[in-house]
Amino acid sequence: MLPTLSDRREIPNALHVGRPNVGDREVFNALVDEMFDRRWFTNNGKLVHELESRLCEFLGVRHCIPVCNGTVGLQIACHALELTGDVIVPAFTFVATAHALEWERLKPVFVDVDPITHNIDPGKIEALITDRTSAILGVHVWGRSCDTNAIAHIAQRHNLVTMYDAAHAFGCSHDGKMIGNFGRCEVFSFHATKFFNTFEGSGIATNDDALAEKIRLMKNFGFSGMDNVVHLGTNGKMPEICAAMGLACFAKLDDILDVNRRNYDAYRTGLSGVPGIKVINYEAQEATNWQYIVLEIDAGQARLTRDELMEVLHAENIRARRYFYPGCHRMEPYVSLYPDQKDSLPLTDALCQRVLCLPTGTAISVEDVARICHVIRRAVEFASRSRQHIIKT
Ligand code: T4K
Repeated sequence: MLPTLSDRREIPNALHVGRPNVGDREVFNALVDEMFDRRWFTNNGKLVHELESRLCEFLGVRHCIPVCNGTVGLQIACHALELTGDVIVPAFTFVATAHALEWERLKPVFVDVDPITHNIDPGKIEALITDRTSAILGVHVWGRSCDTNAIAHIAQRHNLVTMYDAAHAFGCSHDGKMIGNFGRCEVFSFHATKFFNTFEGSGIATNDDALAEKIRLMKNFGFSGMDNVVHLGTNGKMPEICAAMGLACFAKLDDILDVNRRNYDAYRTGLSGVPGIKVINYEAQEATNWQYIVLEIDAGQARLTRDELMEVLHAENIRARRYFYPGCHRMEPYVSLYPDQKDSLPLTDALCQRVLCLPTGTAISVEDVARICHVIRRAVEFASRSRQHIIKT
């Protein structure tokens, strides 16, 4: 039986979006053996320290505090920054961004996106600012940076905090500076599906020593020393085995990057000239991780919709994903809590209808890419022929 559209089981032999990069297995196994010998599995261990140093060096940032996952990382960051009331955030993001706010009892005020960059449109922010607004939370979607300068100016004018969800943006730069250095802090995801992964995990990057200190307390129940709890805290710690995976991924980072770049180029070539199918660009002068192969489908030109194309790909066992359909503003609890926001984002709605993510990463070969491109080309040709036929008859 063919998998259904909503099916998210592990499907044998499928080409998946988000197949993990494994890193250097020998490095990983050696680190895990040492970890077993040391019998130190979590709570600020040696490997977490080592990972933090590597992260800071790689990003050129003072702190990049490892935590258990990006969602909890966002929650801790919001809490540490003492945000209150409303936070302006795009709805074109993984639902974790909005959930982290709502979990912290902050109201996500959704702002529309720029249809070219897919990121928060700074021109739309000021109209949403009220005396309840405390912050702007930008998301560097697909690793392409938000317009951090414009956002910083707006924040300064209105005395707001800026922070970024950098879940997609590890290894990416903006204006020649690594992402991790913008806003008060930036939160990466090191989930298994990401360019750089620690199975589950995250790093909260900041150049603010006081904020870093607070985040360190908060991720460890507020402990300062053995019996001394000085702050509200949670359990946001990264275990040692996850840090070992991060170190193993560092050992292979250049190889992973090369494969992603190779696959991206193969998609660009394989899909060139297919009517209505565009692969999004990355800026040549910036560092990028090439982790996302994102198609924009112009249904008028392609003569088939994004969803029709996805059906075709799924029938071929190619598990393309329509991230971030239908947008947070149309998901629960937001649609019930804030019904007035549901119809306020026309550009987000349009984007959610035309974007499709394709498989890449080290599990995907150039032959796989060629097959995927062939399926897409044939689907568009077939749609064009059959629809011309329907019009003629
Ligand atoms: N902000 C943004 C902008 C984000 O994109 C994310 C996470 C977050 C915040 C939160 O960060 P974390 O708390 O996750 O650190 C997946 C990931 O689970 C999620 O981390 C990611 N964004 C999101 C974009 O994608 P789902 O619900 O689509 O996951 P799922 O289970 O459908 O898997 C995705 C694909 O990966 C499938 O095709 C299967 C494949 N896969 C997955 C895993 C875990 C594998 O082949 N092997 C695996 O081990 O969310």
